[in-house]
Amino acid sequence: MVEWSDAERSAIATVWGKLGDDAGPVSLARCLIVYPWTHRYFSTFGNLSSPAAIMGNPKVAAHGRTVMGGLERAIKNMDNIKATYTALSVMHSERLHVDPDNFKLLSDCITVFAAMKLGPSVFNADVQEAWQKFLSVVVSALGRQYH
Ligand code: HNI
Repeated sequence: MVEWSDAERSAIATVWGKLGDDAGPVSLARCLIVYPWTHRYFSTFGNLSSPAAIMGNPKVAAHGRTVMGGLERAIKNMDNIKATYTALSVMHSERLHVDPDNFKLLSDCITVFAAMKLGPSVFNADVQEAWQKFLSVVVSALGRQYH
């Protein structure tokens, strides 16, 4: 089981509380722009032909919010993220066939968003340590059901 210090729990809650509603849409759009091979999983999402199209795509925005809803389940189950994500991992593996390397790429885009939105005084190295640890546990849990 992953151990979280009180300081880590507090830092993660602080970041989560400050991300805001655009975190998912902006982070997923960033992932699709920076890592274009990820488009392959979103063939039903319509126009992804340019950064402007991606940032203006309502399906991308909606799915970005869905992803953050998934993260919220981890935030609410910090002591059992692996079990919380079992079904989600199975889905990404067996139905969606998402290459698990992409989980780290999207999580990095969320971290970049957080750093830019919160700024250096809030998103300092101590906070980043906790946040990156949290996302690494999420990424690991999402990859658990891959064989
Ligand atoms: Ni992901 C569906 C959460 C990374 C491609 N994804 C979901 C759903 C959640 C979710 C929640 C909805 C499940 C349901 O319908 O019950 N995805 C997450 C989280 C991460 C993540 C928390 C990592 C932080 N997903 C990724 C990545 C890709 C990805 C990196 C591809 C690059 N996810 C998908 C696709 C779907 C999806 C595709 C289905 C979308 C749809 O509506 O068809």
